[in-house]
Amino acid sequence: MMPIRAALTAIFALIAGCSSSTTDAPVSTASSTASSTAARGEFTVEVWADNWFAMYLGDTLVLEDSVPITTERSFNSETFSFDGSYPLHLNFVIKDYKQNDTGLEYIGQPKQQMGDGGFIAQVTNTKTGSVVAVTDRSWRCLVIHEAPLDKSCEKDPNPSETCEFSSSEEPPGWTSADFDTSEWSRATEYSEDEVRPKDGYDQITWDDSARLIWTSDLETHNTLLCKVTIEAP
Ligand SMILES: [Ca+2]
Ligand SMILES: [Ca+2]
Repeated sequence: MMPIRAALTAIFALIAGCSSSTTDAPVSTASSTASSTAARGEFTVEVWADNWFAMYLGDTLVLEDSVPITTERSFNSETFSFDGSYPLHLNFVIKDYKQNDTGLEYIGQPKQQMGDGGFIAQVTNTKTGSVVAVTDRSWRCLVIHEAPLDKSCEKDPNPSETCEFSSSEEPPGWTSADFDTSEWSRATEYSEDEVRPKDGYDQITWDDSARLIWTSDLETHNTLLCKVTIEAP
């Protein structure tokens, strides 16, 4: 079996050799410590998500949350690294857990409720330790799953009959660098009191400028797409 570093070098060489094409091969793993080549900076990403995320560099999947979205209580942080060139186009799919399209969790149990979300991330230059990006209201996000549409169904005994939802596909080409996000909303910043971040959050030393974000409703917005472009410092 090819050593990890050799495999990564081969993948980067492949990407560098056909920069106009895309690949589904993850360019990193949560434990990757592959060194960068002189032409590429190496970046470290730290994320805490309630409940799940996937990060793409352009079209290329870098990392999916190690805990599946099908896990009801999935609170964990992830630290991983990747190589890339400025400007970095980072694209996130972010999901709050929902049992089904009602948007509820613990259905049929005493604590049947709307789950709520929350997300924070920071990107640092691995060599210098300087922060190159943090989550804040400058990020652009689109809600592609919303439920319930009327919060009053939260405690209904048959929520599938009363909790309506709206969902849409990911817009074609949304991970492209030139995709127009002017119609997407600015992320909303939330306090720790509002999100009540759980397991894993305290394992990371967050930069003072990093903010917990979501879109405008922590409870009913269940799946988000978020984009950020990181320019050279
Ligand atoms: Ca929710
Ligand atoms: Ca949640």
